[in-house]
Amino acid sequence: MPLTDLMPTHSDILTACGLSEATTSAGSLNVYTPVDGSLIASLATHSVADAEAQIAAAKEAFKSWRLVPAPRRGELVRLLGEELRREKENLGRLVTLECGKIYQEGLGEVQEMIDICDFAVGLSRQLYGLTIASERPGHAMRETWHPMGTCGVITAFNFPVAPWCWNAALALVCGDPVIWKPSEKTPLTALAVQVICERVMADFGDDAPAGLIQTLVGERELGEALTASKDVALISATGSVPMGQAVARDMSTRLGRTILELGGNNAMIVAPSADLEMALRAIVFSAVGTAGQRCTTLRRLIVHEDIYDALIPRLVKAYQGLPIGDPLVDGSLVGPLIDTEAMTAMARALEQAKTEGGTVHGGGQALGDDFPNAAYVHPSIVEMPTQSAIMHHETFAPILYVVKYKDLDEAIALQNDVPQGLSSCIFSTDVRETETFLSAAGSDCGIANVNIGPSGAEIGGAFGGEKETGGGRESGSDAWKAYMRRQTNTINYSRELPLAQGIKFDI
Ligand code: UN1
Repeated sequence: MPLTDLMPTHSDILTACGLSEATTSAGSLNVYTPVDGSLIASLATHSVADAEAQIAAAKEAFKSWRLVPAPRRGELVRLLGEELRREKENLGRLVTLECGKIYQEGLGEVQEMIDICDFAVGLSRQLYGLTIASERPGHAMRETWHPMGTCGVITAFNFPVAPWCWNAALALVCGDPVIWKPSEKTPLTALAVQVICERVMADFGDDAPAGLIQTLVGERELGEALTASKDVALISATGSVPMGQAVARDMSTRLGRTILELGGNNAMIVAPSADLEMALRAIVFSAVGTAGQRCTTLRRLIVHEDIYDALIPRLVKAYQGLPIGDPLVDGSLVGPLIDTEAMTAMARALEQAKTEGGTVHGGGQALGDDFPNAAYVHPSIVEMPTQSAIMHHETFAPILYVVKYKDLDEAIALQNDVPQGLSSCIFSTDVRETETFLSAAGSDCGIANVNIGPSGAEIGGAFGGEKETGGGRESGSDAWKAYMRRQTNTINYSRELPLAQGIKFDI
């Protein structure tokens, strides 16, 4: 029997995730799989009135959820992690079907969800405040953390499930209900996660109020309903810079809180002392993984002139051997772009790079005749004479621009001289160079790595970056604080009423 006969069909993948025919043919939002460009579902969408009803339900849920002890809230997230472990293969395959990343990366994304659940469960017993020394006798000061309110989560197509979970797992243990507005390109994975959450809430019992975890399927106006409502305390948004600017603008009119994780234009500096074998592997994974559609994708390679000729021809050769193809099939390393528009944007960027003096290796359509409606491309390496205009721009496609440098200060200046500030890295075995790169005068990004690529961050660290990347931090470290409100308490247990700063005010 040919291997393909053993592969689950598209509808098998949907039904394994609890998405029945009735759900997937209920409406007018067409969902196409980038795997072959075919229609896989037509979903019913929510209206703005539905969004308002969800916001009202979340407001009600908040009243009781904030009073559930945090470790008990952690139990809900523990159950979610357990269920995700059980569903890892099914959901990972659906991630692949819906957004086109290879199955290994689909599994990796679900693993990121599981990891952040584990992290949040531990955190649910560690939402620590402070005790602070008061300047007044018989007084105590402390800082406490309280639930914040409803958290709206807006996510992008390229990581359709993990960023929801970074936000939701933390928000839930912090006492906040969650409303999710996924990308209209990837609503099926969101619905599949919502199915899992419904099961988990039912298992958890009465402490989980209706309206605790909800999902809105549809277009932009649903996100706008979230940003418009004063009953949504916090919006965490992942996606493009224009989307983040719109969210920030709307939220600023009501001074609501935001966590923004927007574009990246991530670089690697390869220094003369670098281990080139390691660098080569890191470059290929971080530049072509997820077909160049991660916010952490390596987009700029800044190579010392002494090793340029030892590295770049090998890299070009490695690109030529990359297996491009169906992301559900074992062995493919490069799947399709999300849609043909993305392929057009890639072609346009390559044209501009050429007009700016670039030499293009690879690129253009791959497997075109097999799947006319899908967007398989050859990843590109573009040797650039200088870091010109196109290199300041994030094109969501596998294009790696390469420039030469002479000394480290110049390389760091190039690394920092773009509008975005998400992730960065250096390959070097010289501690003077690596520590300079990590110092205050080094990389200006939220993430700076040594001897690993810029993508594939673990959940334990805070994730996000500066400048046009938006400044937000999600996931590990103390990112949880953004989901809670801080309260400073001063308690007078004396029989006097001394004023701070020694002010006399006797009546
Ligand atoms: C994204 O592309 O929006 O560090 C997130 C990484 C992944 C997350 C990427 N852990 O590449």
